[in-house]
This record gives sequence, structure tokens and C-alpha cells, in this order.
Amino acid sequence: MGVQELSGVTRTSASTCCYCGVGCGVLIEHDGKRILGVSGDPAHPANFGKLCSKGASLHLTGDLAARALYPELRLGKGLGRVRTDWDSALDHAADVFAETIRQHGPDSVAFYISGQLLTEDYYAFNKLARALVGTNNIDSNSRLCMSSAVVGYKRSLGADAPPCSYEDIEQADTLLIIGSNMAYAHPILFRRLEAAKAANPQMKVIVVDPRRTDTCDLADLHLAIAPGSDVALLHGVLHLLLEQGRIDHAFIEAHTEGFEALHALVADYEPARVAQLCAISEADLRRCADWIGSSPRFLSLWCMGVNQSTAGTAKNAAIINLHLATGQIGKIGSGPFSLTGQPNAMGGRETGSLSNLLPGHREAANPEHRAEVAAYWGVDALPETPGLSAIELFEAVGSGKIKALWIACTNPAQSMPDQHSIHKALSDCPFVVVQEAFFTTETCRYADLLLPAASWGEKEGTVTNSERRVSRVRRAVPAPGEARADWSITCDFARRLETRLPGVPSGHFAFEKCEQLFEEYKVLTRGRDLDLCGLDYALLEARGPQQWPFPEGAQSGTPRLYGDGRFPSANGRARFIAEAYQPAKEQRDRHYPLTLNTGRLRDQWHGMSRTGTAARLFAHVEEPLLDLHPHDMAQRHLQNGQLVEVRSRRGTLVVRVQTDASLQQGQAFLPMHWGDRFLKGLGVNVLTLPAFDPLSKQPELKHAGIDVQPIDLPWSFHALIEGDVQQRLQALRPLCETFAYASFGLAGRETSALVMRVAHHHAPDAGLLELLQEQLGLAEGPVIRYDDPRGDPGRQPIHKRVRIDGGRLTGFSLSGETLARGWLRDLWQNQTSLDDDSGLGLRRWLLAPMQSPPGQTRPQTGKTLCTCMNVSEAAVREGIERGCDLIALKQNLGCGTQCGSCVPEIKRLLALQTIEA
Ligand SMILES: Nc1nc2c(c(=O)[nH]1)N[C@H]1C(S)=C(S)[C@@H](COP(=O)(O)OP(=O)(O)OC[C@H]3O[C@@H](n4cnc5c(=O)[nH]c(N)nc54)[C@H](O)[C@@H]3O)O[C@H]1N2
Ligand SMILES: Nc1nc2c(c(=O)[nH]1)N[C@H]1C(S)=C(S)[C@@H](COP(=O)(O)OP(=O)(O)OC[C@H]3O[C@@H](n4cnc5c(=O)[nH]c(N)nc54)[C@H](O)[C@@H]3O)O[C@H]1N2
Ligand code: SF4
Ligand SMILES: [Mo]
Repeated sequence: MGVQELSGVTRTSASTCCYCGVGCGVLIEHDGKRILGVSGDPAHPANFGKLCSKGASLHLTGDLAARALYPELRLGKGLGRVRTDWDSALDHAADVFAETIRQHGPDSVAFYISGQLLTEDYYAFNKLARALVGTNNIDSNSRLCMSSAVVGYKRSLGADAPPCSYEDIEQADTLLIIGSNMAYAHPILFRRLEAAKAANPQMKVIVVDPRRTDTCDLADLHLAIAPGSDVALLHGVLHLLLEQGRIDHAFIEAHTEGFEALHALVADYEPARVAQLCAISEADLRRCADWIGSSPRFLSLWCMGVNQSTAGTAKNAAIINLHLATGQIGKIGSGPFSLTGQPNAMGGRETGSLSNLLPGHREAANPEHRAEVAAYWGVDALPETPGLSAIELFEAVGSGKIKALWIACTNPAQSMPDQHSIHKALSDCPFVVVQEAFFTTETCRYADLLLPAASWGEKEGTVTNSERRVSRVRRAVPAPGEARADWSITCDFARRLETRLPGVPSGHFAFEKCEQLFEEYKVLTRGRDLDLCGLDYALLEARGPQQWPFPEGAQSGTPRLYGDGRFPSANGRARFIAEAYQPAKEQRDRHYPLTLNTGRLRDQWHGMSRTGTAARLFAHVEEPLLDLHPHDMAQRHLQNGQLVEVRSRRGTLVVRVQTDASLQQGQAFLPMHWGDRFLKGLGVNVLTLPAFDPLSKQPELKHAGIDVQPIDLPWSFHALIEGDVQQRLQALRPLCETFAYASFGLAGRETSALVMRVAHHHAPDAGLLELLQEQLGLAEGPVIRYDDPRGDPGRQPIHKRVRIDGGRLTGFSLSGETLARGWLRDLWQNQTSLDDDSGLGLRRWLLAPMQSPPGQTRPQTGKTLCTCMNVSEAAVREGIERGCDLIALKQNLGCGTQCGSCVPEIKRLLALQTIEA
């Protein structure tokens, strides 16, 4: 635990992965200055030493060229930012906030924060907003993520607490995985499930997802329901359970209320009707109900396919209804278990970091709760005016009501729906502060004040994972430049604001260590459902991560809640919620005949500020691709790889399209990761809608009506250049604004290269092309060139550049005709010598108009399945053709032997092969 001396030079510090809500323990290897490696912490009860492809490559992320290193201040609207010092930066921020509050009141300012902050950071922001500024305008990106689950747990059970433990996933007999692609999004839990199912083949796994994802690899039953029809399905299941008498009347009687209304409601959800609403077979619906009803231990897991919906809270309630009706809660291997997305989404909920909450699972709208917190903080009162939720908050920024906005640890100019309105709001806002670790994000462009934040490996505190387990995050190395820990920035600002606001006592933010914040915060949980009072840093140090509640004097944490059937509601009973199925807001119609679904890729994280610095994380999926069903492709005469224009009611985007038979007809899928930086056109959320669930206010990011049409862009440009990828991307991206299509990615493993793809209606003028070549490092130096600028009628002018350093290709650009991009890239990737005999022979083909020279193998471009062992899909397919099974593939190629994230996909290829054979 903690820091451990190894060789005197290299040390390890135990910490927590900064990506998903599984909350895996990592051991950071470092020399006190730089992070050298990571491995899974064998002692951590979330992962027992395993890491997924993202966690295992953490040490490769965080290119300093992308990091925010110094505070920067904009000199005036429309002007650039200049470097400043912390004192000037925070004094200026305090001046502007104080003046805005004085002139327009406390609700004219707002804080938009993140589930990736640590609990201590969160607490500091909360106290700042509510006690010092006096506003409830503090919301977080958890609004886009977990807020439907928060409402779900509170409405049905009385408190926002996922009642289960990871062990329960292993102990269940029937698992309902609904709206979660845990193979990609919670890989280590999926590994645990894989192992459990292998040990207990009787275990039944039902996956409910409109797409056939890698998670379906473990499914005994996949219900590819129509998007948004979950409530109909769940009511249909309950209908059947009632019909078959498979409900727990004794439990309902003793521990719940409201069953009659639900009983009456689900009477309408007859199997035939439900099968039709959900577009599944009645037989599959019956099988699903059968397994759930006959299972001694039934557990459900869910995530964004449930929460990100205008019916998100109804979906959550319908899941919990099933558990209450069958008494499947509070027992080993059973319960409703929402998976949290971000590493500290839970901490945000605990500290009250949604506008409607207060610390310690309290409500901002509850006068007693406000009074309790105000008394503890030593202020007269907390603000009564309800705070704004993310979507409403940015609307208020757009309409000018909010005049000073503080954004920390989130990138709304990429991740919020309806990006046109978000970019406009940010651009119009008089004062935007962005507290960020990476200056490269879309939101940083709008920062009037950019504050550099310390990030993973450089800061300390605590996080809570999906199973309510509090883990320590530890610092291994100092933060780069002048970056500082979030809590310390927030408290420093707060101290300066205290002196500027009239009638405000000072001394509320005199924290010198983050531990003091934890100590102050935890008292606010005393006697409440999440009681943390028995925890402190010393205990976490000595005994490792612990699950709450952990009250003072407790000997251990609490793995499972509600075993006694008592719920934290006013009367101790859980509540059935009876709400009818409501379809998604945007249904397919003549103008928008497809439904756009969005979600995660295996190896990328959100807006890619961090994962976008590690070349190997692009190897699985290299560029933004829109997936369409083969029928929808054929109907539009689309070929794989063709560029299309995607149009929704809010915006358009140009991307390449690919056939994906895992989708149903009428559906499209775009990964959520590509924003405006890596893809011209404000990214995927230019298409999505801001409509939200009436209770949770969580937007419907999974179902947008779209249309897809081919777009003819005859001029294309493709370049790859080794080295300085972040600087080059930063310089090249603005030059692409005039093109119809531009996207960027990284390539390589030990050395990285920037890959750039552009297409347009016609060739750009010579000046712009020259500028691109200059920024690519292909305008001068050891560059061989070919120019055919004539451009016969119907033809594009052709320009090629190949850079050779030390006898090796280090970059190229192809303009007008890009056929050779695959094999040129192979030359780079394989570090082929262009100096030896065969290399010299290759040289004359470098500029030739062909896919690859005669006698050369076809270019091997294609995806890498196994990121850890660098094994391509092509190699796996070849192995399968030679007759290898999974074990042989692992032995021969090494794929799937490290983190295991690629195993479901390999199994899918194996299954495909069997079908084809
Ligand atoms: N690799 C990776 N892992 C991550 C993240 C990441 O960025 N990258 N982010 C983390 C975060 S913050 C989160 S919130 C989680 C998200 O984790 P998940 O929710 O598992 O991931 P998503 O891909 O957003 O969506 C899950 C699935 O919902 C399905 N879906 C869409 N519409 C519906 C519907 O109407 N009903 C049902 N039943 N399913 C539907 C989609 O097809 C998709 O497969 O992942 C976390 N883990
Ligand atoms: N279309 C579509 N959109 C979605 C979703 C979807 O499924 N589909 N999912 C939604 C969900 S569930 C989520 S959670 C959001 C996520 O959306 P965002 O919150 O915008 O996602 P990130 O890119 O992770 O943003 C976190 C930012 O914090 C920065 N950062 C990292 N570490 C630190 C630190 O220690 N301190 C500070 N101050 N900054 C740091 C990172 O560089 C990054 O820019 O996206 C939502 N948007
Ligand atoms: S599953 Fe992967 S991304 Fe999630 S916490 Fe574990 S190592 Fe990190
Ligand atoms: Mo999330």
C-alpha cells in the first residue's frame, strides 16, 4: 500500500484507474519524476490485479505537448490568451465573479463540474457554490450519465444507493444486462462475469440492446429491442411473472407499497403487444420472463442504454419493480445494480454535486436539509432557488442569464447534445473559466481563463466505484508545469472570493491538505444511508478500499444493502412505480428515416483528451465511422468506406460509413468520442437532441432521428507524419475549416504518427496546400515529390510527398489520388529500410499511382484486435482459416492473453467462421 521502494530508483504507488466506474486498483511505477509503467493492483478488490486495455496503457497517455501547464488569460473577446501567474489569474477570476454577483445576483454565475473529479474536489466546489456564492447553479456531467439512476434508486428504494457488490455478479443465476455494453465500458467486470459463467455454465445471461455488441458474446439470449422500448419489455416480463404466479407476495406485503397500481398497469402489457412494441418474438419474451421468474438469484446490470433517455427514470423504475416483485434484492447474487460510468460518479452523488442535491444524499429543495448543511457550514442559510441542470444551465448561458461560468474536468463543447447551441453559448458568455488538465479540448477554445489542473498520477484524494467502494487516489509524480490539484485551485479561488463579497465571513476554505476536506465532508454523512464516518485516510491506508455505509465504530464496510427488507424511505418500505411506456422523442419519419444510437468504443475515453494521446489506442478503431445495417446501405447505394452526409434536425456531419450487421434495419451507430478536434464539424453531438427526462433531466443521447446521403467529394488528401503529433494536430486542425471533410487520428506503437484525412468538392488553392505541407514537415528537407498540377478535365491535380530520414520513410502526403496510402503506411509501420538493395528497388514505386508495387503483399491496413500484444484482425482471421480455435490463437499469436478485452471479438470471428463454413 502507498509508496514502496523498489530498486531505490523505481518505485510504485498504489492508486485507482482514472477511467471507468469499475474503479480498478493500479500500481503506478515511477521514478518520482515520471510515470514509467502501470500494472493492476493484486490487492484491490475490484480487479484483483487485472487491467483492461485502457487502464494498462495509462502510462502512455498524457503527452506533455497536450497538457495545460500555465494559467492563461484572454486579454479581451476575440483576442488570444497570454500566460499569467496563479495570483493574477485567481484574483482576476474572483474580481469578475464578485462583480457579476454584485450586479446580477448569485444565480448569474454557475459551475459545471464532473464525475471525474475526486470527492474532495467535489466537496470544495459544492461548498463554494452553495455556501459562499449562494447559488444552486452547480451541476455536473453526471447529469448526462447517472441522474436517471439517482432518481430511480431514490424513488423506488428511498436513497441513492446501488445495493449490490461485484461479487453478486458472480453469484447470480440469471443476469439481465440491459442498455450496457460492459464488454467495452466495464471490461474488468465483464472479465469477472466471463470467469463466473465459465465456472457455472448453468448461469443465464440475457442482454437487452438494440445492437449485437461484444457483450452479447456471453448472452444466452439477446433481445435486440426497438430503441427506447425497454419499459414495454420490462412491464411485459412482469405481466408474465404475474400470470405465472412467479412473484413474491410475502415480500411485497411486508416490504413494499404501490403494487396494486403497477399490477393494474402491466395488465395491458400482453405478450403479443409487447413483442410488437419491442420488435422481438413472443417466444424470446417468454424465455426472458421464464429465466427471471425461475431463478433463485436474479441480478440486473444497466447503464446508458437505460439512463440516457427521455424515459430514463421510468426505465430505472421498471427494472427495480421486477426486483421488488420477485423479492430479488438484498440477497447474495441478486438486486438492481446500475453500473456507474465515471470513476467518481458516485462521489459526485454523495457530495451533492447535482444542482438538486446537497452533500450527504440530501435534497436542495428540502428546507430541513438546507438548514442542516447551513448550520454545519456556519452560514445563515443555503439558497432556495432551484439550481439549473446541465441542459438548462447551458440554455441560461446562451440566453445571457448566466454571465460567468466555471467549467472543471469536463468538455461540454464535445459531450453535450446539440453542439451548435453549446458552442454559441460558450462563445457568447462574458466570462468562461476552464479548469482542465489538457489544453487541447474543444471547451478550452472558449476559456477566457484557462487553469491548468493536475491529473491522474499527480493528485490525491478518494473516489467511490459502482459497488460503493471508497478507494484512495494517490500522487506518484509532481504535476507538470504549474498545474495544481483541483481542490486546491477551487479553495484558493474561494478564499479570494470571500474577501470580495460583502458580509461574508472568511475562513471557510482554509484547507491545506485534501485529507482535511474529506474529514470535514464525512461528518455530513453521519447517520445517513451512506454514513462514511468510520473511514479516514489512515484506515484506507491500513485496510484498503471499503464499501459504505461504514459508520463510526464499524469493523468493516457493507457489501449488500436491504438484507432486512427495511428501506431508507419515510415508512421503511420500497415503492412500486407504475409508469406507462413512452416512446423515444424522435421517431423515424420520412425526413429522418434512421435512428442514431451513440456510445463507447473499447479503447477510447469520451472526448479523447487523454486516450487521444496514445497511438496504440487508435489501432482498434482508427477513424470515425457511421455504422449502418446492410439493407440501409444497399437502399442508399452506399459502399463501405464511402463518405456520407449525416443530417439531423440540429446539424450535419460528414463521416465515412460502414456496413454493420450487428445493427437492426433503420438504426445507425456512431461512437461518441470524436469531437470537433479529431473530426471537422463539431463532432457526433452536433446531431443529438437536448430533450430530457422530466424527472432526472438526463438528455436522450441514444436516439436521434437522422438521414444519411452520399456526398461526392472528388478531391482527397491523406497524410501521415511521424513525431510531434499533438503540436502538428494543433496547427493543422484550424487549416481544415474550409474542407467538407477532415479527420485526424494517431498511428503506431513505439513511435507515433499523426494521420490526416481530408476530402473536398475541389482541390484547394496552391497556397493552402503548401501551408498543409509545411505544417506536416513535407515542404522541405529530405522529401521526394511528384506534382501533376494540370488536372485534366474530370481529374484532380496530383501532388505527392514522401519524407525519408535515415533511410526510412517518416511521412508522406498524397493529394488528389490517395491509392498508395496503405502500403506507404506499411513501409512506415514496418520501419522498412529504403537504403538496402530491396529498399532502393522500392523507392521508384513510392510516387507511383498504385495500391502497392508489383510483387508486394497487399497493404495490411486494418484494425488491431489485441492492443496489448499488437495482433491484427487479419492475423486472427488467417489463424482461424488455418483451423485454430481460441486456445490455439492465444498460443500462436498471443492475442487475448493479457487484458482479455479482445476475447469477445475473437470469439465473434470464430463464430462467424463456423456460420460461413
Ligand atoms: N471504453 C470506454 N469505457 C467507458 C467509457 C468510455 O468513454 N470508453 N465511459 C464510461 C462512462 S462515463 C459511462 S457512462 C459508461 C457507459 O457504458 P455503457 O452504457 O455500457 O456504454 P454505451 O456504449 O454508452 O451504451 C451502452 C449500450 O446501450 C445501447 N442502447 C442504446 N439505446 C438503447 C435502448 O433504448 N435500450 C437498451 N436496452 N439499450 C440501448 C447501445 O447500443 C449500447 O450498446 O462507460 C464507461 N466506460
Ligand atoms: N452522443 C453522446 N454523448 C455523450 C454520451 C453518449 O453516450 N453519447 N455520454 C455522456 C456521458 S455518460 C458522459 S459521462 C459524458 C462525458 O463527457 P465529458 O465530461 O466531456 O468527458 P471527458 O472527455 O472525459 O471530459 C473530462 C475532461 O476532464 C479533463 N481532465 C482529466 N483529468 C482531469 C483532472 O484531474 N482535473 C481536471 N480539472 N480536468 C481533468 C480531461 O482532459 C477531459 O477534457 O459524455 C456524455 N456525452
Ligand atoms: S475496467 Fe479498465 S478502464 Fe475501468 S477502471 Fe478497470 S482498468 Fe480502468
Ligand atoms: Mo458517463
